[in-house]
Amino acid sequence: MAYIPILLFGSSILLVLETATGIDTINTAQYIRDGDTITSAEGTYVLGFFSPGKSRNRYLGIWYGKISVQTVVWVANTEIPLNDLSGVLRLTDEGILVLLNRSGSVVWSSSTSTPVRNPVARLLDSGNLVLKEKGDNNLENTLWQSFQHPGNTLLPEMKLGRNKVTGMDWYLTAWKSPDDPSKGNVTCKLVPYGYTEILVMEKSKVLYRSGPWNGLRFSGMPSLKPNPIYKFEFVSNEEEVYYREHLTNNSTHWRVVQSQNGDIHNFKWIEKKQSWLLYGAPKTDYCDRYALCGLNGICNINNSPICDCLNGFIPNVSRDWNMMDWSKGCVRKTPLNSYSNLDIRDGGSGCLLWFGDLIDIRILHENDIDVYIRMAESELGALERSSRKKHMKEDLDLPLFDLDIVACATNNFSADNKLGEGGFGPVYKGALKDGREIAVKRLSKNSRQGLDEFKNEVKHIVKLQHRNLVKLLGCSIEEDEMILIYEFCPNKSLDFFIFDEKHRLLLDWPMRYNIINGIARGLLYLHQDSRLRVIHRDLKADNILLDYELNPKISDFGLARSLGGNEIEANTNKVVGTYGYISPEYANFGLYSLKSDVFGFGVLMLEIVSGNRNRGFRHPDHHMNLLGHAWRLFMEGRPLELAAESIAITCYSYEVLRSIHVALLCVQDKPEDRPNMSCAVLMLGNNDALPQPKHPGFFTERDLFEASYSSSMSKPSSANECSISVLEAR
Ligand SMILES: *[C@@H]1O[C@H](CO)[C@@H](O)[C@H](O)[C@H]1NC(C)=O
Ligand SMILES: *[C@@H]1O[C@H](CO)[C@@H](O)[C@H](O)[C@H]1NC(C)=O
Ligand SMILES: *[C@@H]1O[C@H](CO)[C@@H](O)[C@H](O)[C@H]1NC(C)=O
Ligand SMILES: *[C@@H]1O[C@H](CO)[C@@H](O)[C@H](O)[C@H]1NC(C)=O
Ligand SMILES: *[C@@H]1O[C@H](CO)[C@@H](O)[C@H](O)[C@H]1NC(C)=O
Ligand SMILES: *[C@@H]1O[C@H](CO)[C@@H](O)[C@H](O)[C@H]1NC(C)=O
Ligand SMILES: *[C@@H]1O[C@H](CO)[C@@H](O)[C@H](O)[C@H]1NC(C)=O
Ligand SMILES: CC(=O)N[C@H]1CO[C@H](CO)[C@@H](O)[C@@H]1O
Repeated sequence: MAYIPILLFGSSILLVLETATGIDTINTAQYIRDGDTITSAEGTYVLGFFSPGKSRNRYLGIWYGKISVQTVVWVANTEIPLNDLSGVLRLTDEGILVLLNRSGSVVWSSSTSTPVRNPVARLLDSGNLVLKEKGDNNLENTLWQSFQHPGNTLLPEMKLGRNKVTGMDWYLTAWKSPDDPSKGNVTCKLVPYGYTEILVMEKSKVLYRSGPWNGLRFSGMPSLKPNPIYKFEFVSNEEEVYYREHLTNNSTHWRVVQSQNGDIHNFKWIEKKQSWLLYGAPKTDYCDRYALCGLNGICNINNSPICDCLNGFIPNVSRDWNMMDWSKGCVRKTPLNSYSNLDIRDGGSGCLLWFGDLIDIRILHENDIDVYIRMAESELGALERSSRKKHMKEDLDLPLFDLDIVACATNNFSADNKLGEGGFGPVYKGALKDGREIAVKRLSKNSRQGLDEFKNEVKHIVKLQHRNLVKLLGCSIEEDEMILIYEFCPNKSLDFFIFDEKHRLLLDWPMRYNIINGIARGLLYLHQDSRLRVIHRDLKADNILLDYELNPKISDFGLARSLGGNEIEANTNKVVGTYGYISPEYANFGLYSLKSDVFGFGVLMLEIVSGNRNRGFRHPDHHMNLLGHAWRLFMEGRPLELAAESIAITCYSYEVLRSIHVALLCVQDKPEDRPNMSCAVLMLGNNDALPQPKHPGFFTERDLFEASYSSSMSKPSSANECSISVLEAR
């Protein structure tokens, strides 16, 4: 250890001090010159002089001792740099650390108000430089510590917050630049009163906030999660309120740094790469901009525009709001006669209450918190509907139509525009202002079952796209109304043509064959090619719509089910569907599978060929239904007798025969005997020999009658229609 006399200009005394180097403490008889360092006991941190970035100025600072890249975590003389290598740090008898320049002037000093007998300054392995009475290792009794004077870095064990007794704040201040550690214009503070939260400020303007501490985390910071690297704590008592992190393993190096633009970055040292990794930096986006949507506005980064009013609130100045100037916020649609409040719940600490206007609300897509807002009673009904609307919107990404526009397009849902009844309510024809024709399905009011079907329809159809499936254009969910808007199919539905004595003449065989093939392709898509693997469950002539060119479009997905990846069948206690099209295994055992749709497709084909409904089919010679009749004709070698008289079968007998044959394969009693849709499409399209069909399921009316099922919801059951409902309790 060297003893070097140094001359302190500006003070009249000449002192002889020892250099403190290597060791972790300095006492009043020691000093540190530029070039000397002291190191914490385990070598984790080093105190000494350095020049940041490209700067040639010298600063006293603390950096990591075991890291190859010099990384400074604390700086003493941030505001007054030294411009040469003559800086000296020493500890006075009063227990004050002073940094002197060449002329012996104090450019930086620690402070203390407590008298002290034998002071020492010690650099701890946490990176904290503490001034204390020699021998007293209680951190509580320190005279001064660097951890209470943070710069831009929050180290583990360091507190971000306030000492309520002394009024001292511990907060981060960004550097001006990487070359200049003097105080920049952004800070990161913990608000010590009210609902404690962390604010990033530019001078007095709030840039970002963390959301209040809710007992588990800061509610607006989903990125703050339990993790293997550090634990965090939030302490609020009479003396102190602070946020602090502790390392799980003190061998790791971890720091939180506020950058010049205000962003808070977490860094972890990666030994292998010998570099700092930006670790789980809290992602900020446009919605994080403080109060972007004004009072009572709510920000959703996935919406466009991103600002919305809270439910029950409307834009304060709608002209500005529509121009995307949201700063004036939103006001209540119906004023409250007393105070307003809101509370937030979470797994954390019960609830928080707010009074008055709400500001800076955003939607996060994880760690949901319920927000309850006190509303005028008159608003409540409307709110429930609008939250239903929000829900659908958020889930489905479906274009929303204004109710006024839909009403206008349908002549206010006039009877003249009514096309018929769909699965869950009336269907109207409409025309938009741009001339586009639409079909509008309106959910019957107060229909609980209808609501489920409505949702089911949307859920399935919104994700499906095929030229043989009807296309959903959007929805309208307002006031009491829930409405779906589809492409319009001008040629009505298949039943309109094939079962009507006059209309059936309009459909020649090539048209019918085109329809059969279109339905087959649509079904193949549903069963196999779509992402969802959908079973339609209510395939019937009424649900096959026809477009301008008489192309078939499968519609009405109110009863559809999607299967999981490898699932091919499922079970239900409630049998739904339509009389005449339901497969035996489904009617009898509630077992539905892709093969139930294949059965329905077979029935449809026979209906298209014969022009007769399976349901209610009568024949003078026997008591079989259409399926039995077709099978009988087939077995007797005269299948073409099934074809409707209107079809000029002679020209197309091969296609007609093929269709009947495939149809009979599809309606076989046992699901495993029926082809799947890819097979059915193939069989319709090629000339390969086909297997002999086994007897169909439900080939007499009695079979059908004995089966238990509930009729389709689309047709209100009338007395002479067979509709036995067997709904088992769950
Ligand atoms: C030392 O610091 C004092 C006070 O900041 C200043 O007036 C003086 O010029 C400095 N001396 C040198 C040599 O930098
Ligand atoms: C890590 O170091 C701090 C301060 O030096 C100490 O308080 C803490 O107990 C240590 N944690 C572990 C897990 O060793
Ligand atoms: C802490 O980290 C060091 C270095 O990665 C490792 O060797 C040690 O096993 C760790 N200790 C614990 C308790 O996980
Ligand atoms: C802070 O000051 C710098 C220049 O010193 C400026 O570029 C920046 O826009 C200011 N504000 C923020 C938030 O960075
Ligand atoms: C509504 O706008 C006016 C200015 O047009 C403003 O004074 C008032 O504070 C705004 N109300 C809210 C709730 O933001
Ligand atoms: C539409 O019908 C509703 C209810 O029948 C009625 O209240 C409303 O005034 C009508 N609107 C128009 C524009 O005809
Ligand atoms: C359809 O059936 C054929 C013949 O049984 C079979 O080879 C094919 O794998 C089936 N396709 C699907 C998607 O199940
Ligand atoms: C067979 C039939 O009725 N076709 C009609 C389908 O729709 C278009 C457009 O409305 C009509 O022009 C066709 O006559």
